[in-house]
Amino acid sequence: MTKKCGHVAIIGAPNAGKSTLVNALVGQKVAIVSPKAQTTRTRMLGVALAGETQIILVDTPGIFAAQRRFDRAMVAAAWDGAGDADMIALIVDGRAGAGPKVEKILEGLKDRPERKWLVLNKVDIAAKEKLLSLTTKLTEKCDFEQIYYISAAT
Ligand SMILES: Nc1nc2c(ncn2[C@@H]2O[C@H](COP(=O)(O)OP(=O)(O)OP(=O)(O)O)[C@@H](O)[C@H]2O)c(=O)[nH]1
Ligand SMILES: [Mg+2]
Repeated sequence: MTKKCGHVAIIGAPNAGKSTLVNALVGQKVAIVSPKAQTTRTRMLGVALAGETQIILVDTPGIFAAQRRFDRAMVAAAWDGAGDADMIALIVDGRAGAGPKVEKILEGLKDRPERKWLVLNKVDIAAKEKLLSLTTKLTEKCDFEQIYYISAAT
């Protein structure tokens, strides 16, 4: 059997649930999860296994616009995580929707060469009608190969 390995960058606004998803896929708590925004401050790696395939998950800080110098380092770490990925998964909080932070990420994401997936998270607490209009809004701005609706927490 051929063994395969790929890098997946998990990006998204603060609090979208990126670390929760990485922990769920890895099956272990590798990244800190908290209700506070900007919990993840640097790039973190986790490895998930699907049969013979190794999926290296890159959890990134949820910050893409910076005022302060320390924040700028986090923005760099966030896009850096996407840098050598085979694909990028954009995680969006399905209840909070797409504010200026998500818009800013879409701007940077749309022209990137990597394969892109859209993952709408927190479907356990999001309103179903809102998820559909949110999907339309997001897919108008960026071309996604796949769209998923998930609850990383459950
Ligand atoms: N209800 C619900 N809550 C979730 C879900 N996924 C994550 N959360 C909660 O959302 C909050 C933020 O989750 P994190 O995984 O820390 O989010 P993050 O995107 O890594 O945030 P930063 O590291 O700050 O960018 C936590 O309180 C999680 O428990 C979900 O599917 N459903
Ligand atoms: Mg995090």
